[in-house]
Order: sequence, then C-alpha cells, then structure tokens
Amino acid sequence: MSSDNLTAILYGIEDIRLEQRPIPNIKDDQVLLRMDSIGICGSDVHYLVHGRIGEFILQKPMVMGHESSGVVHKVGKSVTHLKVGDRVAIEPGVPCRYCENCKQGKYNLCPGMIFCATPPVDGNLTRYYAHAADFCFKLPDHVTMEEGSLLEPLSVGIHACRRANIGLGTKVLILGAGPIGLSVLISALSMGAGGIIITDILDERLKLAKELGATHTLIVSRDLKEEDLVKKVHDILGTAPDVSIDCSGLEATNRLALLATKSAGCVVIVGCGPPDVKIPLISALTREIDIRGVFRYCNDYPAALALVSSGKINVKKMMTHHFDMEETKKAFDTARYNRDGAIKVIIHCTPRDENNPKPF
Ligand code: 572
Ligand code: ZN
Repeated sequence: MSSDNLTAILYGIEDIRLEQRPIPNIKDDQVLLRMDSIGICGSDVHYLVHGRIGEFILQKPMVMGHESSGVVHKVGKSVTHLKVGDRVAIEPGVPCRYCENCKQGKYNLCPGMIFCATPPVDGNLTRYYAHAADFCFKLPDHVTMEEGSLLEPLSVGIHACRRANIGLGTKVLILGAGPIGLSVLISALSMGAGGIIITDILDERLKLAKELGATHTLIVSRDLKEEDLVKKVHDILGTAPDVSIDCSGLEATNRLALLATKSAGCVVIVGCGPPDVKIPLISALTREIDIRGVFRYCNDYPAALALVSSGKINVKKMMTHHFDMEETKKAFDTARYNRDGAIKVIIHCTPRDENNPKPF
C-alpha cells in the first residue's frame, strides 16, 4: 500500500492546507477506504469562509469533505457485506445507535452523531479513510464514483420530499435552485409531483432546473414585493402549491413559502438560516399549514441509490466541475464564487475515471 495519505485540512478561516496524515487503522466493524470522489458542500465553503456554522465552531484543524465515495481497501474482522475492491457511497454520519432517537429509527437526530467535517469531527477529503462498514453502500458496476458521492445531497432531497409527503400529482414550490433545491426537484419528480415551480436569483440555475424537469421557474429579486411574488407563484402554477420546500433558508424564503402554500398544505424548511426569523405565523396557523423541519437525512441512502442506479434520476447534470485533489484550493474557489456556473464541484482523490465503469 502506498503511504501517500494526502489530506485537505481546514486550519482556520481562509486557510486550507494539503498535508500528509497517517493512514488510519480500522476497527472490526469498519472498512478502510481508498477515497475517490468528494463533492464540495455549502457547509464546507461556510467553514472555510466563516470558521463556524452556528454553535459548531472550528477550534482545531479539521479534514474537509462529506459527500463522498471510495473503494474498499481493507475490511474489519466482523464485516460481512463488503469485500476489498467494492466501490461504495459513504453515508457520512454515524449515530450512537443506542439513544432514544436511534432506537426509534430517527438516527439523524442522534445527539451523539459523528458527522464528517462537522467540528470537531474530521471529514474524508483524503486518500485513505476509515468508516463504519454499515454506512457504506455498494455501488452497482454501472454507477460512477461521482454519482456515488452525489447520493449525499440527493438523500437530503429525498428526505425533504418524504417529510413533505410528496406523492402523485402534488403541486410543489421549491425555493432555491442550488444543489439541494435541485436534489429536491429531481426527488419530487421521481415521487410523482405534478407541477413544480422553482425559484432562484440566478438565471443559469433556473435553466438547469428546467432541463432537470421543473415545470415552471421564477426568477426572484430583492426589489419584488412579497405579495407580488405570492401572486406570481399562484398565477404561474395555476393554483397555490400543496407543498413548499425552502432550500434557501432565508427569512424572505421562509416567509414566501408560508404565504404561498395553500390552506392545509405543508411547508418544509431544509437546513438552517439565521437562528431567529420573523414569519407570518398566525396566517400559517389559522390556515392549518404544517411546518416541518429537515435535518440531514435518515434511511434515505438506499432510495437515493435505487433512483440513480435505475436511471430514474440523473444527477450527472448537477456536476459542473472536476478537480484533482492537488487543486483543492481552486476547487473551493470555484464552488465559493459560483465560477463558470458552478453547481456541484467534485474533487478527485483518485484520478478521475480510474474506478469508473469502462465504456464498451
Ligand atoms: O450534507 C448534509 C449537510 N447538512 C447541513 C449543511 C450541509 N450539509 N446542515 C446545515 C447545518 N446543520 S447544523 O446543525 N450543523 C452545522 C451541524 O447547523 C446541519 C445540517
Ligand atoms: Zn452537505
């Protein structure tokens, strides 16, 4: 085995370094992975720029990355479902398995969750990485390593749509056409949504949303009045949405979601924005709107993999940029400044395509 374990480490604000780290030892229930593809998430960029997300503060150097795939290099003694050479998608959060939330099947809410690249836990933007084997999902031969890494944001999309109970004919408003908004879009389509309007401030993102199957798009700008936006959504969709899913996490989008949704509908808010927001709560309550949160995902990787491997969902269009690991800083700049229409930027810790299905 090569002793090269080049690793991308965040030392502090605006300070990513590529350094060698020791290759980790594995526990009996773990596998050692030769890492392949890692997508850059908004949270990675946020830690780089701000050094914190809410109460999660970078207090010591942390390895970046949590949207990943790799190839099994070694298996722990008690691992039975994986073997050396298996290509896997890595679910990056491993819960305690013993708390009440874990026992009730809501392991995403486990207070003891160990989640990659969330301080103080290291991520997996590295060449070799040890992970719980049962949080690794074997990829069928025809699924690429990049697609494997995109199962992570796709799982967020699936979880949000499951929380919203999207089904046949559901009319959906999605706020934000970044990677999570687009993941929600393709998940909602696969679940039978009948009419989807998606908003963003960037036209190029909406163009991609249209290509991915959005029925309608709406460009928003700060100078548009809230009630005018609500009216536009209703006019374009032909009715009020049954469900609104906010993937922007801004006060303005929280508000628009609540105001636009039909009575007895559901508003799902993904991720986090400012800790305190001013929302039209009474209007929402007196119209019996269900407001639901989304925290990452839980038991959603299998569905994400099934959708990608069956061809029902195409995540390839979301991957806009590819970089080798040595170009990590450039990759982060591209993601951070949305350079050249960047949506999902992928870093390759193994040369691109080395582990991918070969064309016939
Ligand atoms: O891919 C999962 C994911 N989750 C995000 C952000 C990015 N990627 N969340 C938003 C931030 N929260 S948090 O609770 N936190 C920093 C742990 O504020 C987690 C979910
Ligand atoms: Zn993420």
